[in-house]
Amino acid sequence: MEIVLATKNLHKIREFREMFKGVKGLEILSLSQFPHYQPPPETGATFAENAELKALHAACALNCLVIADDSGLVVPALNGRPGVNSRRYAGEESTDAENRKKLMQEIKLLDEGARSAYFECCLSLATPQGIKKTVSAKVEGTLITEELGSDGFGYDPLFIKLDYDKTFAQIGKVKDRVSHRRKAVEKLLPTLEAIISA
Ligand code: ITT
Repeated sequence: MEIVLATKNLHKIREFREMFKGVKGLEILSLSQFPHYQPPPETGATFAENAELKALHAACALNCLVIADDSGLVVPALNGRPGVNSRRYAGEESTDAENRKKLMQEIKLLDEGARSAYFECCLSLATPQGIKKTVSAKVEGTLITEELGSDGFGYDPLFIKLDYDKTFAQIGKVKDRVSHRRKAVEKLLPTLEAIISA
């Protein structure tokens, strides 16, 4: 069965391909195969609202089974920022490097004990008939004030997961086994497998 990952983020696509490797009967496409498709503006107030909005829009427009991901970094001591604005934290068209720079400036002003943060990933599975399932998962950790590592994307060089001593950008493929995205995929798998085998 074909499924479209409704994302333009090539890093997310790589991670999902790795995570869905073991699922039999699944052919994974992404928005790279639909260059004319325009995703909707992300107007939701939460990760879940945005994931559902992206999933349903793509499922209806492309007439297929879709998974959408809305995710980001939440820093409680910054009132939850960057949160749902993680991708555009330093400005509408900002790069990952610009977003990290802005975050580093802000966390340097915080006490070390206030640098706790978590990544959240919300996944929504939709068909043109509607949302089938939406799941969410988090991983907790701490932020550092200098970038370390070159793997991954987004805020990975600044985030050290609880019980680890390296950033997500330093642990390579290990991230794919322990991340917020992996935990969310695991929650979604039973519904996906039921659809595939129906
Ligand atoms: P799509 O909407 O096309 O999926 P996007 O990159 O715009 O791609 P989001 O709106 O969900 O996706 O924003 C996610 C941002 O949150 C992303 O650009 C990173 O800055 C951050 N982020 C999410 N997951 C991350 C991860 O695993 N590692 C590092 N940063 C992450």
